[in-house]
Amino acid sequence: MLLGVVVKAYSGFYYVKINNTLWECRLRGKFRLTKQNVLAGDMVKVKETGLQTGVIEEILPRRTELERPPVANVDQVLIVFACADPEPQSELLDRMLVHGEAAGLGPIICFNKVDLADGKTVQNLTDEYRLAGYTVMLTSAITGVGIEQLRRRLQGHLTVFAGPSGAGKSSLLNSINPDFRLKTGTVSEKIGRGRHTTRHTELFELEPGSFVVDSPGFSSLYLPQIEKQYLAEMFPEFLPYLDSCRFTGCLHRAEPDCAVKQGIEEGKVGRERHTHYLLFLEELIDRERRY
Ligand SMILES: Nc1nc2c(ncn2[C@@H]2O[C@H](COP(=O)(O)OP(=O)(O)OP(=O)(O)O)[C@@H](O)[C@H]2O)c(=O)[nH]1
Ligand SMILES: [Mg+2]
Ligand SMILES: [Zn+2]
Repeated sequence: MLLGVVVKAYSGFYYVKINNTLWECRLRGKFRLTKQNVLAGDMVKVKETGLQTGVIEEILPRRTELERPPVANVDQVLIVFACADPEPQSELLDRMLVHGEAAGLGPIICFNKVDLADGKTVQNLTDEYRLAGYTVMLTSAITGVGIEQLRRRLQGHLTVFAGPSGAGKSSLLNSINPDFRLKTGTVSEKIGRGRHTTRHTELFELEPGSFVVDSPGFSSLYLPQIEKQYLAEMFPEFLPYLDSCRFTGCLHRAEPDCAVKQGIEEGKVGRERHTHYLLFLEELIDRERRY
């Protein structure tokens, strides 16, 4: 039996990378009975049936499983936002960060299109998220700024590029490797047609052992299913304070002697991040009430 990684699924066929060649595989019938889905990123055992064709006999246990885009074994998410065109929306970014944290994926932030923004805007964005403890990358797919650093970040990982439509995810991947030839579109086209340039889920190999996945952009996002008392843990900059609030079960709203709010006063916790925390908290409470 051969071991490989599924790079894409397409109308009943699974394309599996085995020792640097692409095999066209079908699925053993038993998987249809168990309703077990084979995802891009899955490590599989393949039985050879012909010239670079085979049957998937077994799926190895997954380390992680992402729902959107549907990919197995992702170990890194690169959240791409444009510095301008479209304007970055920090609420959406914070939402995506909560998703990344909840999935345990160590999100990295990439502010793209630095060529379109003034230094002050870029500095403010960077400061806010570095203060929160995140790795922030600055790139331009047009001028090539930051592309080499980004490439290094991707080495040895399976990374998903996520973020709003028009942020430049596909463009960045093309500047990392022009052979990917991913489709890109202008921001006005995207808004006009109301749909995305990127649709299929496929793993691209950067170099042996390094894979990247492009994904379609989105403009809104529900919060993941988390209980309200755990939301604060999805904000890494809150963590040092969580044990010091006066009340156990403090939700860091208006409670007296709340250490997180002390952190805001000390300039260690960003005000806007906390405002979004409060907004998300209300959403979770509202959801609990309704279901
Ligand atoms: N000025 C500038 N434009 C960029 C940059 N990166 C991408 N663009 C442009 O932004 C537009 C959108 O880029 P895409 O790569 O299609 O964006 P995307 O994030 O893949 O969008 P979806 O696939 O719809 O989610 C295109 O017109 C790109 O040429 C950049 O760094 N600077
Ligand atoms: Mg795209
Ligand atoms: Zn508190």
